[in-house]
Amino acid sequence: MSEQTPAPQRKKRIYSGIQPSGMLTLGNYLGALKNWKNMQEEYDCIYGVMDLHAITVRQEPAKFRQQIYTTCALLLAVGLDPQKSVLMVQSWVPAHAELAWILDCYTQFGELSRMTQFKDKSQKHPENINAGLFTYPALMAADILLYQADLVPVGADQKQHLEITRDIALRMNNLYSGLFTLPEPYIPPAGARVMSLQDPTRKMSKSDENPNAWVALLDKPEDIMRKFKRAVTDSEAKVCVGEGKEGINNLIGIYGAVTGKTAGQVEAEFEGKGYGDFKTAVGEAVVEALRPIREEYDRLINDKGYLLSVYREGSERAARLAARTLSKVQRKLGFVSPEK
Ligand code: ATP
Ligand code: LTN
Repeated sequence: MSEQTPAPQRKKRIYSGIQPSGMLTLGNYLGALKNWKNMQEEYDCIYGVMDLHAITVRQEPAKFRQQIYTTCALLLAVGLDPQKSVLMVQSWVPAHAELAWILDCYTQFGELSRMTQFKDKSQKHPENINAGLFTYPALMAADILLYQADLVPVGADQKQHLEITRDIALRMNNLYSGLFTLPEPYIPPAGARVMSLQDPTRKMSKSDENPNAWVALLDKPEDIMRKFKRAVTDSEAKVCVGEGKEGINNLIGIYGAVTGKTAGQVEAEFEGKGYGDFKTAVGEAVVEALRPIREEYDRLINDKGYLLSVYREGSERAARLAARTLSKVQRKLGFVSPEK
């Protein structure tokens, strides 16, 4: 081989996941799924349906099972392609739970106590502040580090979890050298934080009890229109980004993310127009963006055999990759393998 021949560059590895903890929202789509799709061409991507994470809040079994199917189908419906990306279900790859235990033992009580998601969810579910909710970030770190991921596309709400993942990886690399790739967050510029339509100071969340606060990817067009028409705004009646205008800022962000327009272009388009017109336009743009997803979903959800086969094959591929990291970690920590 001539010396000039450059070594083939390994594509960067991406890992990301979504919990099947309810109907996926417009926030999940704009903050995460849309980017997952775009990243498939350029990167080596692995995407997971994170069922183990979802039981950190109580799930009703029959409903939970349905949500897992729905989430699996929606990932395909938004355009993830099993020929290009590895699609997996977290609990089908036991290495996630195994590495999570090990990482638990290298994660400090103090650092877990600082996680804002833990604080938020403990407040929301004071009757069930379980140990899994507390150690959630160590399981998430395991998801990412198992695959030696370079990049993790997530919404802005997950940045803190990425930071703790890096801290754990760095700590273990210092102790045992060369265990893990240090992952970087990839947070999209548009749609990074879609806010609740009823309380625009809080993120749009599928576990919000008020259904008018969030738009589900499978909502009917008339429901989407109604939710946008009722969205909380302010009394200034001027479509522009500004302080104290969280509701309008959010609608401008949503409209921009689905149409590909910048905030400036959106402001110019609606200059001199009232909030009523603007809300209708945002609703219509969202309806159109979600229409093809809904149609594809309706087709897929009726073919469970196909869905299972896609995720079974993906999980088998993922398990082979995960096994390499797990056995390296076990060996470096001093565990004895039954093989020799
Ligand atoms: P829950 O609301 O039940 O806590 P969630 O929707 O926040 O769940 P996931 O389903 O795990 O949590 O989120 C999947 C992805 O969607 C993550 O990358 C997360 O950052 C992103 N995401 C969730 N909500 C929003 C939002 N409102 N805006 C932007 N991105 C979001
Ligand atoms: N915690 C994430 C979901 C999640 C995840 C992951 C994202 C679980 N494991 C690994 C990226 C990589 C959330 O709630 N959005």
